[in-house]
Amino acid sequence: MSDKHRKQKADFRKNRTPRTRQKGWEKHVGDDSSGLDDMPREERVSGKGDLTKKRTIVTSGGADIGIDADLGRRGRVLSVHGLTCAVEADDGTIFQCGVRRVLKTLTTDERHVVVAGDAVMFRPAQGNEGLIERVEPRVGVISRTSRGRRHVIAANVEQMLIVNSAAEPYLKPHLIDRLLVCAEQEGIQPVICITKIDLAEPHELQPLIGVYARMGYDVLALSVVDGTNVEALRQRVVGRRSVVVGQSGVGKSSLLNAVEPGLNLRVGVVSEETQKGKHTTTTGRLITLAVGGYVVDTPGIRSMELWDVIPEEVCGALRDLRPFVNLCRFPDCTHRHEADCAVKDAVADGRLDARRYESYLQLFAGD
Ligand SMILES: Nc1nc2c(ncn2[C@@H]2O[C@H](COP(=O)(O)OP(=O)(O)O)[C@@H](O)[C@H]2O)c(=O)[nH]1
Ligand SMILES: [Mg+2]
Ligand SMILES: [Zn+2]
Repeated sequence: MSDKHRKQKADFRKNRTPRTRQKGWEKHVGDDSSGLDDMPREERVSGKGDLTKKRTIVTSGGADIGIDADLGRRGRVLSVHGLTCAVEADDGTIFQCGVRRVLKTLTTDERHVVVAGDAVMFRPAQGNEGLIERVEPRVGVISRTSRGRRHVIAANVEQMLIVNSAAEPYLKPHLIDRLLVCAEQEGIQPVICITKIDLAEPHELQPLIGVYARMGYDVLALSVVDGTNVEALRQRVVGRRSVVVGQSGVGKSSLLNAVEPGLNLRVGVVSEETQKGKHTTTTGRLITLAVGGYVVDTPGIRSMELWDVIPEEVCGALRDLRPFVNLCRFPDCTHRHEADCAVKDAVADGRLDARRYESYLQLFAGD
């Protein structure tokens, strides 16, 4: 498939959905708003069929919407609030943009058509308002499942800062493992950040840090109270496109404030995002760094329900477990109850961390 074609997941049309006949459609034929050029060129049912209950639509360059000569200006989406998005233009000017209707109808299964990090073309209107005409194809997307639908949190990121606190709230290694799978599957470089180490005994963290370091992961133990490793984190975000993920309260905003003085992100408060309301937003917020690059701050993720993870593929995303899977007696071994399982043998004699194996079982079960 050429990279001009973009795969999208969409719900099957329900059998009994009434079709509403559009009135006066003839008037729009030939007019740009008809959206005829935007129709999918090709449809096929994805091989995963029953597993995902989604069909894959291959559109002819999903982003080629409205093939006008003048698509306006180039920009980057900073945040999305209800129906409007803050878009930063090339020159740093910020526009409040709506989204062209045909873009919304194309991605019916996504709660947010446009998310923080999206590269867009928009047409400026009066004042600092505008209309997003086109969304460029995304590279490096993090998403989760929210009530059975794909929920994109951030787009176009190359690095994921996985933040987990040593205390308050207590360390949750399974959440780190889950986010690592997400990063591995998207090809995003993970950096494991253990925050609030001023509240913990360093030797208690060593075994856990060792497990990840042996797998080749970059692990930083940080504290904004005494400044431990803040400079090391700054070096990792300079000039790069990052996203910061982790539960609410682990210190994500505090870390970003420490990395970029003057940022003044609100700290220690329940963000508006997590409160119930009409215009709640659960997508990220992009922060352009003075040192170059950007970081997408995300609201607290309580349980990272991974999108489109097939249990059989989880092994491939677990760096420590992966080397053993081909040594099992049965080629279709699930490493749970089978005899002569090399994975279980590795756990038994300590070559594979038992807690990581537990994470595997949880991920396999899909919880
Ligand atoms: N002791 C200690 N507290 C921290 C540290 N980082 C953040 N906190 C506190 O943890 C709470 C939550 O921080 P915040 O940055 O808002 O977390 P977020 O929800 O992940 O953005 C605040 O009360 C911070 O003051 C740290 O390194 N050490
Ligand atoms: Mg925060
Ligand atoms: Zn096995």
